[in-house]
Amino acid sequence: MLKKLLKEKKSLTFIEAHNPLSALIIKNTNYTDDNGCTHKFDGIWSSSLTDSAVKGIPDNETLDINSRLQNIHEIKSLTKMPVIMDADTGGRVEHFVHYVRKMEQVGIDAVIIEDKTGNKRNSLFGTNVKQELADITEFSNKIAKGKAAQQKSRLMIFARLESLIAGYGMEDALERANAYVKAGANGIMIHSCQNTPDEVIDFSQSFRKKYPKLPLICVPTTYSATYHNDLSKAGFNIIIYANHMLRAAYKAMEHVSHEILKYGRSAEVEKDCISIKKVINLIPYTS
Ligand code: SPV
Ligand code: MG
Repeated sequence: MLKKLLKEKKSLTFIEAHNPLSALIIKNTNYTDDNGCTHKFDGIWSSSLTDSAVKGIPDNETLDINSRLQNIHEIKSLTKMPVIMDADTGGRVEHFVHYVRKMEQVGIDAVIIEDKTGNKRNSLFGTNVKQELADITEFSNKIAKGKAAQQKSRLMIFARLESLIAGYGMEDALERANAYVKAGANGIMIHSCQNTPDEVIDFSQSFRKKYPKLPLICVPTTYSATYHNDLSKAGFNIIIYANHMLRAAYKAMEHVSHEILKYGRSAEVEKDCISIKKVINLIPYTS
């Protein structure tokens, strides 16, 4: 499904879902522009950050993979949208090969693993915390072993480069991209925590000279002023809004809970909540 979509469209828009209800909202969301063209999300990002945050756990691989897969399984039972799983570092290579089988069973379309090692910290910390990169040969081996463990051809394994996050620079990112593609990665995600897209666009320009067609992915969290169309023109095939459903929901919850205490009733926040009827209608087979 994801492979087919990548062939049909120049670039896809993915957004994070941290539970089945947020996935249902994504599935039902559409926007028709002034030219009558309707826009929908192409797929769902299962984020380590938001899955962990929902459980009150730091984004450092504490949340076990089975809980992550169970969440995706529940999401998958409600929507046929493609799911890309953020599987952090993929764990130890001996474990990753088993995870790949489980991912296939759950019907995940793609998994992204990042080339970090040690205590994995969220990338948006940038160089404010210690971010250690994996040895290139070892990480390439993890990709190769993961690809070899697949029983069906559908699952794509994308390699995520953390060179720009950890301050290792562009040369390092390009060297790693080459090694990971050679090892069998089905695509590359380049991550950045700058507030402009300049470095990911620079990366894309160099990468595209060698790999004109290979899927290239970015996550414009910190360079949020950049339009999807500009990233698409710069060569990105999948653009991921990695945490916005969670951030939106919890901002609303903070506000509503505060206002109920403030007013001593809930009438003032009715306008800020979806109706019970809408909740009921969102859930399939309720009637
Ligand atoms: C996530 O959503 O968990 C990611 C993207 O890995 S980031 O938070 O930017 O590292
Ligand atoms: Mg993550």
